[in-house]
Amino acid sequence: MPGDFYLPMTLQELTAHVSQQFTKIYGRQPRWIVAAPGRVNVIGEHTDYNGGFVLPMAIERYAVMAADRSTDGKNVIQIRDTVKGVEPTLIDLSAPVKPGTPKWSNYPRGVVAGFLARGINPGGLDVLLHSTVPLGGGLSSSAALEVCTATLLEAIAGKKLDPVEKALLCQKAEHEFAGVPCGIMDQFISVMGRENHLLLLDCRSRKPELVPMNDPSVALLIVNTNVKHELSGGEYAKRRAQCETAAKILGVPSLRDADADALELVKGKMDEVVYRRARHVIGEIERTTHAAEGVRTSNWPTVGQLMYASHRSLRDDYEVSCNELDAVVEIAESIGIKGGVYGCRMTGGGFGGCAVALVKAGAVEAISKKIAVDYKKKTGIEATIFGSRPAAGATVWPVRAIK
Ligand code: GAF
Repeated sequence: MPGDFYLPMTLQELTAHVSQQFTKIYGRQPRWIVAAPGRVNVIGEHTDYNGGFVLPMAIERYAVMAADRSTDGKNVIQIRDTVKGVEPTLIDLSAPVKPGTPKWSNYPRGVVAGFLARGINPGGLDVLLHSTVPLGGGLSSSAALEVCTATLLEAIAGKKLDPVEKALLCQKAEHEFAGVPCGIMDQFISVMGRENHLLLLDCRSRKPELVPMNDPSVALLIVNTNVKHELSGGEYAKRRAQCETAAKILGVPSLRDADADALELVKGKMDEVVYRRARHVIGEIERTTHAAEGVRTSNWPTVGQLMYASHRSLRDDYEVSCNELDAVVEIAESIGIKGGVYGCRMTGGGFGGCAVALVKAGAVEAISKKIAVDYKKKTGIEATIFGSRPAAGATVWPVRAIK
């Protein structure tokens, strides 16, 4: 694929780049290099905290950390960013680790606190962070940062956590340090992603199932509306609470345990908004398992239709879309299967961020151009469009191999 439609650098090149930057900044070579991917969710939105199914894949965009033990004898983790002007983070290990500043530091802070709580103390460190996951794009830049930190601490301790425990530790960091009551999807996929596979995750049993996605005739396009999405604003927490209210009225532990008929029976007892929230979740859980079946059988037109249905439901019932995301989906729909688009939907928490489109691989360039031009016309904003194959989850890079 020409240009930087796919990741402009391979992960190996990226880790080599961060290693060089570390040497430039800290004056010596790093001892550890780790990477954790962002994700795109193909379908199954706002279902994770309802015990439902999600179908994400890890993308070829990563948070990368290079690190070495600090040389000043202080019990402090210093994290610098390769982006100039980003305030460094100092995590003092000689006092209890608490939320602090800068704001972004709360993701690594929460993870460090989780390791300390398990008796794993990494000691003073010099760390360099470099992330290619767009910030505020709804592609889990925060989960990538958490899982990257956790992977670094595992490498330093020489001890691997159980993958489920690791994902839950990172989720807890997000709840308690960043104040976002997120579900488990983002951290799970960043830990457990597999090349050429989607992950069908049952968020109630936490059982992951790999679904092969390696048909060369299709590609996934990620369209960043460049409208920043922010989950700590309260709307996400409000949706969670509305789902809990609906489950209570239905008399079930979570909406995973309800179906459309049961919901209709109690419709009269529910606030209309709560009813629509529940209708989205119940429908979306069903769409997700159908879509996974569609991916297994390469039934792309069906998967595409389910993606459109998911978007409509998120827009009308769950009300987490925005005009710019709707514009992308409308443009995709106008291109249609004839032009190579099977389906398109907003992805992630919503309120901005990215849309994901399932397209014919041979039409990627033409579709990207058409979406870029029409989106600019409709909104006045430049979209950023890129592709990703399903990537592997968090990895530790042998430093010797990249020198
Ligand atoms: C965000 C959350 F972090 C996830 O847990 C999930 O709920 C998603 O929004 C919506 O599906 O990414």
